[in-house]
Amino acid sequence: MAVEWPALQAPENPVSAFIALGANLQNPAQQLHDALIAIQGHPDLDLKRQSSLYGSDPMGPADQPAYINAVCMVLTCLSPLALLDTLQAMESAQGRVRDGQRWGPRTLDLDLLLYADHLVDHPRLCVPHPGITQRSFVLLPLLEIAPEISLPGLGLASDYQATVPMLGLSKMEFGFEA
Ligand code: ROI
Repeated sequence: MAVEWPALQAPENPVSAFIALGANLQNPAQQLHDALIAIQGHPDLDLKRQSSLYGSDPMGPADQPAYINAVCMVLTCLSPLALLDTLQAMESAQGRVRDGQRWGPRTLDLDLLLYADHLVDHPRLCVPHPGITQRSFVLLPLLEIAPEISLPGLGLASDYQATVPMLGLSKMEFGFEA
C-alpha cells in the first residue's frame, strides 16, 4: 500500500527519487547535460541511473521549439520539499525565468516524478507527478531505466505505454556526447 509522506519530512535512510528533465531553449541537450552534472555533483544527491536523451514535439502551444527530455534516478535523504527546492535552484542557476506563462518554452525543467513508493500531496508538490501516465517524454525514459516500476496508487507504469500520446518521441542515439 502506498503511504502518504509528509512533504517536509526527511527519511532516515536514502530513498530513490525519479526526476524528469526537459528543455527546449539555448542548446537543450547541453542544458540536460549540465543539469546531470549538477545533480551528480550535489552533496545530497547520489545519481544512480540516467536514461537516453529523447527528442519530442512540444506538448502545449505548438509555436515553440522541439524538446529534449530524459529521466534520472537518485538516492537522497532530502525531504520531498527540500528536493523540490534543490531542483528549482538548479533550474534558476541554468537561467530559467518563471514568467508565469503556462506551458511556454524553458531552458530547463526538473520535475520530481516519484519519491520512493510514497504519495505526496502538498500545494507545491504532487507525487507521483500527474504527467507520468500522460506524457510519453516522461513515461518512456522512466521505463528505460526502471521497466518494472510501480506508480503509487496507479499500478505498473508499463501499463500506460500503449495509450500514452507519442508526441513524435524519438530516442537519440548520441546521448550526451553530441
Ligand atoms: N513538451 C515536451 N515535449 N517536453 C517537455 O518537457 C515539455 N514540458 C512542458 C510542456 C510545456 C508542458 N511541454 C513539453 O512543461
